[in-house]
Amino acid sequence: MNTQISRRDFFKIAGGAVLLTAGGSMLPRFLHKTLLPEQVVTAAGTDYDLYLAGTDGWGWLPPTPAIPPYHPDPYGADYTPPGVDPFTTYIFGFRNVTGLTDTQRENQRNKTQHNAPFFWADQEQELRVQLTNLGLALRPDLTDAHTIHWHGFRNVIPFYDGEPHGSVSVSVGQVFTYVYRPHDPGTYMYHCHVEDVEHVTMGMTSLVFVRPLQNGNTALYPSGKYAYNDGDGSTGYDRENALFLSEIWAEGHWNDAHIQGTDWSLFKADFSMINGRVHPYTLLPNSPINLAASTHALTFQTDSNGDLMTNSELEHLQYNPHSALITCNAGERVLLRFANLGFREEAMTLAGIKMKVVGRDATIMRGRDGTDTSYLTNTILIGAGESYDVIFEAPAYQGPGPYDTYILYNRRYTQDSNLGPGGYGGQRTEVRVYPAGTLGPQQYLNQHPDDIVA
Ligand SMILES: [Cu+2]
Repeated sequence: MNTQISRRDFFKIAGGAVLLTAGGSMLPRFLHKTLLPEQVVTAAGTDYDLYLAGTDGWGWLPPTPAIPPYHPDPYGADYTPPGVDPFTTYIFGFRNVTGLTDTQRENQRNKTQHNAPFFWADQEQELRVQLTNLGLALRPDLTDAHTIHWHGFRNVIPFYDGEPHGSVSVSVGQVFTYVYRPHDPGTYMYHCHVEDVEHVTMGMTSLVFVRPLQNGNTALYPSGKYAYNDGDGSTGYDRENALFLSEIWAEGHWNDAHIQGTDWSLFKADFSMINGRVHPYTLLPNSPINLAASTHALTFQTDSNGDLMTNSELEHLQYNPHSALITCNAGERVLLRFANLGFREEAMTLAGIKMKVVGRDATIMRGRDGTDTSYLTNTILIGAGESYDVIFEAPAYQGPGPYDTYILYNRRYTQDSNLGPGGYGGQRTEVRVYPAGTLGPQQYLNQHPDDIVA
């Protein structure tokens, strides 16, 4: 048999055939179009802007009220450092491994995070995202490939789409670089598209956005920061927060950890999260921030092993590193980038402050003839796979206290923090408005006043 496999042959065999190599060993039967062994890159290249690794791991959700036998998963304690409130939930996900050594990167097997890193691109600027697959440490029997699918990307090249029947997938140990040149500013989401019902809800998903060409123009809005190319400054903002909505069905996660099958059509979310946490943990700081490395993604500090650093007393949130708290000074404009990759429609409500919807699904709110179709509301109904860009103007500070608090919550009762004394299922956070001039300019996405930054 011819051992030289052209790309054309590769796509022919990838439909499901089995073939022999020169050594006589059998290649695995391809369920999807996966990269061939000769395309393995053992030492990672450096021709990328961002490097993500897909693997499994453990996250934390409030252990009470329990959902026996699924939550908390007792296996989590085996993977938790001594003295730390045990991890509760088996997850899949992506870690940002940009800048790690090969050894540090390999160490991140079974140390993923929920949700995956937030990343961004500038309009018309090429962004290269390299992906590797570290495998599933707890389930070596599952040799699942992973991909990155940028949901809603409009000028996609199918080769880089990540949908596994129309593009390649990244098998365990392999590396692939996705190339994007975005033309359409706004808020999107991304996720692994392999076994996607499972891989998405297990955690391989997050939010991605594109900054507009208009950025830097201080004539239309003083900050020079905009959600869209509005031409009039109407989408200008002073601070921005990414708010990613996702869900966890405890039984599905337990099944993956305990080698049980799952009928995903029975999906029933037990936890509704913002940025991978439930209230009141949404209010706590981010894990320590690596500001210098946060050029294309919000990047956390890592230790000598490449593992995520934690805040003191928050070690149980090591793999739920994202805060969802929103802070601002009175009078400032705040952009909230919402994306929902749960299964249900959410009703995110900001009590006491009107939100102006300036974009939906990465499209500015303008009619064909340019008519302004933005609108004010206190509730957005956001379906699965949808995104919303809203801007609010922080009201005057009223006091007393260091800041005024406005609740941002899901008004669907079962998705808010009402299901038990321990509080689970809490898609809820806060907007804190400080007196004008209290907070300095925002340095990075989702900045929390108590963050450790280096
Ligand atoms: Cu995957």
